[in-house]
Amino acid sequence: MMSSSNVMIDAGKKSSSQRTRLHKDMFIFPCRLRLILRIFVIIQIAFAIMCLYKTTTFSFYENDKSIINTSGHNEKVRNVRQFTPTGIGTTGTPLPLDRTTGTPLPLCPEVPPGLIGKVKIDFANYEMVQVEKTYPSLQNGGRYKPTKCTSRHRVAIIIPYRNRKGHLIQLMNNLHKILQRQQLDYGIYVVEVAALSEFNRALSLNIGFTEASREYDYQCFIFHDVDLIPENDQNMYSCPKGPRHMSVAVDKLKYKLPYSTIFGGVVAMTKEDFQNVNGFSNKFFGWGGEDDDMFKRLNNTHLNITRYKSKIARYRMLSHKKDSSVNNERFYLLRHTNDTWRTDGLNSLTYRHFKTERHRLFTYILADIDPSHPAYYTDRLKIVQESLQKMREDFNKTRAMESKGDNSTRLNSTSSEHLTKDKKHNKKQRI
Ligand code: UD2
Ligand code: MN
Repeated sequence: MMSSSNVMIDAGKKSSSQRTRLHKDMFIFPCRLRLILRIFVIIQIAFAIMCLYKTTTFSFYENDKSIINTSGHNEKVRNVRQFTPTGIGTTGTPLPLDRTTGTPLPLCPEVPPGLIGKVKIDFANYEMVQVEKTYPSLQNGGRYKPTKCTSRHRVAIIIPYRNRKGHLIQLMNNLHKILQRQQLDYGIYVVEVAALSEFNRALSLNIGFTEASREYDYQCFIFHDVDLIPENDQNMYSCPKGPRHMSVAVDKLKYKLPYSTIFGGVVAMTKEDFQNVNGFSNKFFGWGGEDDDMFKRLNNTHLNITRYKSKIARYRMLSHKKDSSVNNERFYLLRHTNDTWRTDGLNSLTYRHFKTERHRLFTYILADIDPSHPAYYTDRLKIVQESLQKMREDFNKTRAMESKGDNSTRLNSTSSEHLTKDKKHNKKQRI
């Protein structure tokens, strides 16, 4: 039995413990809130530091040398499989309006009236700012469209780039004039993949295609080496029909096609054709092979290439050393294009987009990749196994031929008739 005073004491105890709990509850909540607030502020500071770090790591003008170490960034990996084109200019977009009258601009003439044919190339070495001043009509990011008519062609020029600033300035100085005379609605994209991996021209072009398509509904893509300057403005930077090899006659190649299936230098492809062949291969690191791989893709999809006459499709190549090391895997990769092109290309492209800088003369895109990702990885062991297998086959073939030869001589030596026949045959062959 409990006495009444005990009950009262218990009640008092209870209420005081209840009170402390209440007290605690009242304080825990604001404490948690404060903690949450603190975490939030820390996250914000961390984010600000990251942004600051990101903007200071690389800028086109700050450093012409490509980045050595870009790891540690937390940029979202872009996977082209999730890519859906957005932007203006899609079918049904109204024609641009005349600024003064507000009426839609008529289509530009089919043959641009201002073309002059052979152009005088300016090879002088300028600073980028000097060239920028000569193009006041450009919108930021190297974008342009005619002001008096609606262009017939929406064109993205994609330039694979690493450490060739001098070439880029010269190309910009000469190319914009031509593109504007051709009355194109165009944008120039300079694409660099950070120097964590060997230079990969085709990969840069795939990234350029993807990023440019995100921005605007380009119909036509010109994949353009940075060191090729067009000599004739009738060499239209547009995609009327099928893939076109544009750099037919290059001074360094004695103005002759080195081989008929060449598809490097400057090429034009419609968006649909490029998507149909799954873009370029992503696996060609170093110099060579990626252009031939594209030719095989076109063959596989029954797309025939066209070429303008060499009088028009002419280029000067700016002098350079061979910067990237020759890709020794290219023959192996090319042997397998027919099996791999469906899975190696735009649909396997995965990269980190670091930044897009809008300069007056071009849009600069910096990205990087993980070279050990399956999209980029080539199984070296397979290459070795395949070449060993080939050597073995060659060896067996020559041995078989030798032994056949031995047998035939042994047989022949038994028959004088055969011997005379053989001698006659040999004589014929020599003649
Ligand atoms: C030929 C092809 C080129 C490509 C290459 C093999 C022609 C006229 N050109 O060019 O299209 O197929 O063989 O890969 O057929 N680049 C850089 N930095 C580098 C290395 C390359 O920016 O360190 C870019 C640049 O845009 C350059 C292009 O890649 O113009 C091709 O490389 P190249 O000029 O060294 O090779 P080249 O002239 O043998
Ligand atoms: Mn070159």
